[in-house]
Amino acid sequence: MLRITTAGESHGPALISVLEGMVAGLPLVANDVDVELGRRQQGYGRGRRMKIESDHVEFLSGVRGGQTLGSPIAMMIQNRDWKNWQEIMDPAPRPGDPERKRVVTRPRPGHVDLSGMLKYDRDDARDVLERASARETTARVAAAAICKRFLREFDITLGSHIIHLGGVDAKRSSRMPDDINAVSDQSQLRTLDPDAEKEMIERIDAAKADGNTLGGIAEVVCDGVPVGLGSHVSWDRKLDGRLAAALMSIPAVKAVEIGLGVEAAKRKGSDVHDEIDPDDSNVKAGRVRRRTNRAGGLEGGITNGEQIVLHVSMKPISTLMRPLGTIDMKTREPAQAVAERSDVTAVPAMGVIAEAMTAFIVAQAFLEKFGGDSLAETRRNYSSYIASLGDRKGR
Ligand code: EPS
Repeated sequence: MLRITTAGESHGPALISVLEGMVAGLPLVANDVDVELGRRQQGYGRGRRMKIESDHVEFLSGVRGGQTLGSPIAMMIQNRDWKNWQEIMDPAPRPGDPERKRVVTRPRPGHVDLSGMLKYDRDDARDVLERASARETTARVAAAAICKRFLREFDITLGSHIIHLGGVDAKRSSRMPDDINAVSDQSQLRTLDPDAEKEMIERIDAAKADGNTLGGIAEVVCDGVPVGLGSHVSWDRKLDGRLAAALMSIPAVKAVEIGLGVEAAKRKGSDVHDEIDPDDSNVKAGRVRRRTNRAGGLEGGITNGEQIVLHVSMKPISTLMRPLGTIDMKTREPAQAVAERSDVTAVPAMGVIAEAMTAFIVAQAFLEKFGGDSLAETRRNYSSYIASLGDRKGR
């Protein structure tokens, strides 16, 4: 089973990412990971922290001579900001400790601060928020970069772009670029609509001036997936459910849609389901093609060979510079929430993280179906399945 484990606090010394279950023999260099880490750091509307960090991965295990070994791949990404937080984040006990600096006792509405303080019995919400920080997603993107590298061996590619930010919809062009990221990564907001981008930037500037924050929606597209990943037989093997769970685990994500999503509930069946034609050239899909792709590539929890299309919605960040009302947990008196340094919006980064989580779940389902301890073995198993789809006669 392909698994990702992450560790690390936002202002601790480093983030740790462990990817377990990746095959041996996958060509891999640090730059494969760094490129994805760099993409996650982009985006207009981020705070000063992104000027401090310049994320770079160090392989601690599982890679030798530019190839994976099949053993757990442990990675470290240093937090450059750590040097400014050493005293505050020091793991050593400090007997006769004077007042700790930057204690947080005024939890932010919408943040995990308060529930975390109560559940973990902490007086300082920093003990909770340091781990809840979206900085953790760096480690996920690192592990998922290896999943993406693996999927590329099978011509499975992923892209993402922002379709909504702060009340502004991006217009869809009738023809999507073949390489979505080649275009979206050029945009400060990772959107394909330059007019919408201008308006979104104005909204971000206005929100910043107002001490406010903005949410938005990313579209993730996964291309080249064969029919047959996931399964209909048990609830926890359904790939739509697994994708939704993975995407909902991204900080501040509140909704996930597959294909038409919510819109499907409002239409008649004839305007929702995708009619099927024979197409001998489309072997990966079982020599058929759908006339439309409203299902977003998944039917009954199994990939159907069409593009996987996902929409991921993020609420506005809960750290407001013009803080909302809360209570001070020390005095239980009404107070204004803490106003920690943060971003006005992180929706462009969320799109990259959503792409990463999708890559991980697709790679996991791919390895479940095709198995193999080495890339060559997985490739043999995969080729034999594709050949059987190609050979399939009418019966
Ligand atoms: C975050 C707050 C900000 C963001 C951070 C997530 O950091 P800081 O508190 O240091 O200003 O910049 O995101 C990252 C560091 C990152 O790498 O994405 C939060 O509270 O979630």
